[in-house]
Amino acid sequence: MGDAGPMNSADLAQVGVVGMAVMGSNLARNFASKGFRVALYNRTWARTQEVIDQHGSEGDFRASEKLEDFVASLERPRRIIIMVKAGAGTDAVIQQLTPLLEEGDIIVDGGNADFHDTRRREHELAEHKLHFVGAGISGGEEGALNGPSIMPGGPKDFYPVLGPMLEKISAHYEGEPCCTYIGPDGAGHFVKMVHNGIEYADMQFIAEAYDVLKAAGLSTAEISDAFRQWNTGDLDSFLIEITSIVLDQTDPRTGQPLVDIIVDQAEQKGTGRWTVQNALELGVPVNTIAEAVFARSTSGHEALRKAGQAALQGPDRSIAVEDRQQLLSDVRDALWAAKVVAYAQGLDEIRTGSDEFDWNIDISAVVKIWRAGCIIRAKLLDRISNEYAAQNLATLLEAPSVAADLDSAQTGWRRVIGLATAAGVPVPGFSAALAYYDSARDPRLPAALVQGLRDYFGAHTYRRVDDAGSYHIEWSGDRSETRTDA
Ligand code: NBP
Repeated sequence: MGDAGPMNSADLAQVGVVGMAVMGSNLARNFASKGFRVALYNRTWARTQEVIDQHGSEGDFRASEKLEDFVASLERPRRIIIMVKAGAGTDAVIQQLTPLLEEGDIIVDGGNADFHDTRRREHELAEHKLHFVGAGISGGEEGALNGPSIMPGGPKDFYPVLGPMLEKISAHYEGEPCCTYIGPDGAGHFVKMVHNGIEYADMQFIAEAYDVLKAAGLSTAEISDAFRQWNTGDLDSFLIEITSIVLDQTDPRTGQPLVDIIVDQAEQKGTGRWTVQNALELGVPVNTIAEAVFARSTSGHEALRKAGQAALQGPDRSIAVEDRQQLLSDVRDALWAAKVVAYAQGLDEIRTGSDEFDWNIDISAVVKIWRAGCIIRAKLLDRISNEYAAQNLATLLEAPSVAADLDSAQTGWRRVIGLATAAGVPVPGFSAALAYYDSARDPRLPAALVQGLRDYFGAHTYRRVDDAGSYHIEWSGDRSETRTDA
């Protein structure tokens, strides 16, 4: 297309949003509320029309029915944010946009993309001299409207052109924007993926805490009160806050707690699974996140549950409580400790991914932009960010203040797992977190025996504690040892 007119003209929009479903329209309204002129486009015009009808008076919107008109309505370099269904939808929009754009224009994918797709798209668009930015956006519909946490990744030179606008619409924590440049190509979407993985684990721990207290005979209202109380302390976080709200909700039809009416099968859209798949590829143990994904799969495995309920025996889920205050304190400790372990695992995955793909991600900065706007926002993140800024940590667990608090929490944490296990209440998240904690601090793991077995059946060799090199035993011969790397 030709010259779109004078750059930075007040006639032209400063940013454009493609996709007028809930996320895109809310993001567009957020831009408008901060004083930006916003171009709008959606594949189906009726949806754009609806947004304009309902919210047109909120700001300076320029809606286009045709993509060509949308592109022409933007100042250059064009800043276009795609908020459509991730995958084929994003590719379709990019394909239609590419021939209409000019060198230096910026396309942002704000959807929940697989970071491998982001790497591919950035590579392809670089050939057209277009900047492609994969931006993780967290906070759901409310965040998109009032301030999400934004994790943009891509070629660094886009950031001065777009970053300040994204920072303006992002959530703020004590005056600091929850948006920062994450790193090249897929870095932003990778970090958003891991954010979602941690979110899965966090919700699983909350569900387990609820289940243990329920098994101990607390009413839903009492459990809600416990979460409300915890939200005033070190566990202060969005998810803990909304747990008490959800538990307080009564079913409009029956008057019972809504949670008792909801079908006990948790669904998933895929980012938790991706977090685990990529952790497996990278060799990073994220067992709490994996257990959270599997717990959802187990809940939805109807055949397994039906057969299990018919065939399997065990304790009846009742936890006898001698000291209710002690139990509440123990469950709080288990929740806190497990949550820290999930953060440690997610951040380990980010560090490893960053090394693998040469992203040079600043973990302290990532944690900082999670302090507000996003679903895992929590008071604890301020402390974690400071710990990473102060020292080069191999794991969050070794940070002095964290290690000390995990030590204080572990007695209660262990007690909760013991009580739950004895009563037949499954706590896969709490148990996985504790197994990770104990494995990390164990001076001698049974992996030695695993190596011995591997050498026996596959001549996979082993290393010795007292000498360099690789060794093999002639298991089917004279049982002598040979050095294999000499
Ligand atoms: P959806 O994920 O429900 O997608 C609907 C939008 O995609 C509509 O605008 C639709 O246009 C458009 N679209 C589709 Br479907 N296929 C298309 C195609 N081939 N070409 C052009 N447009 C197409 O919207 P959403 O819930 O607003 O989410 C948008 C993105 O944000 C997704 O990637 C999502 O994963 C991510 N996200 C969502 C949330 C959340 O809380 N919902 C949170 C964080 C991130 P149409 O009107 O013409 O059908």
